[in-house]
Amino acid sequence: MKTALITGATSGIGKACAHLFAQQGYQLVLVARREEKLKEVAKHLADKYAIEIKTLIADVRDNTVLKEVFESLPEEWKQIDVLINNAGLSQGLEPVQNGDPNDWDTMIDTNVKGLLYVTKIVSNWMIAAKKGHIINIGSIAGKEVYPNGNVYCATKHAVDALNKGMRFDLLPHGIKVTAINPGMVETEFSVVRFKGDEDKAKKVYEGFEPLLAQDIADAIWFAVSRPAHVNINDMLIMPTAQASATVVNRN
Ligand code: NDP
Ligand code: 8X3
Repeated sequence: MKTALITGATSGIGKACAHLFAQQGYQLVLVARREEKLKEVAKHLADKYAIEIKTLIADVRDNTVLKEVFESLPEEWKQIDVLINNAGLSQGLEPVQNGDPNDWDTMIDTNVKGLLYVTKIVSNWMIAAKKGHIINIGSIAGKEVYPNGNVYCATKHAVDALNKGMRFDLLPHGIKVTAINPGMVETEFSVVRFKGDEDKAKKVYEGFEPLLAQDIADAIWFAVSRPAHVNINDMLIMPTAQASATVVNRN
């Protein structure tokens, strides 16, 4: 049986990946901060697909806790076939001169440092097992910069660079590394960006058909299900109605 470890599995893209990998018969290690939600997702999937699931309640920003919690997994659960580095967020959408440094810290600590902390632990398990595939969730914001996106875009450009860097470093170990870069996907992303303002978040997706989390999970599955000799380096996936980070064809 294969195992996938997914960070940020309580919502959106991570949750959709948990569903799809469960459906494909993977056992799962699911990571997030919201314990109740994570347990709910895990119970639903374990009941529906009769698979085994471990839940790790952890904030990817806290390397000490992360190491403890990950190391607490039984040895046989440290054979991770697929790591989906998905946990991430945006906080605020302001010109840099008005930005809140606490928001900057949160984004940099989660999207960049958290992804690195998780990768360091799991890539060493993959090296020991001589196999593995790391999926890094970047963004159109890692390919383009848009007004007021400043720090979020910087973190996703960092993910783009780290994805390329990991591919060099893990090449001798036969570990695949793939970047999946979505355009606008309707999830909790904008509610989090606008700090709980659901009306403002809803407006982001008005007048066009955004991507669904399931669309991104499907793309990830495509990358993961290629033959052993094929690696998908990088995918940029947009809604049909979105041409760039800022150009959207709204009704
Ligand atoms: P959601 O807000 O729906 O999901 C984010 C997930 O990340 C949640 O499960 C959340 O879980 C988890 N998370 C956030 N911070 C932490 C943390 N410090 N430690 C552990 N888990 C954390 O958003 P999406 O599904 O849209 O976002 C997933 C990824 O996709 C992010 O990296 C985002 O940047 C990226 N992305 C999103 C796009 C979009 O338009 N939606 C487009 C391009 C990229 P919990 O709160 O329980 O910890
Ligand atoms: C999230 C999508 O358009 O806010 O990465 O950059 S966007």
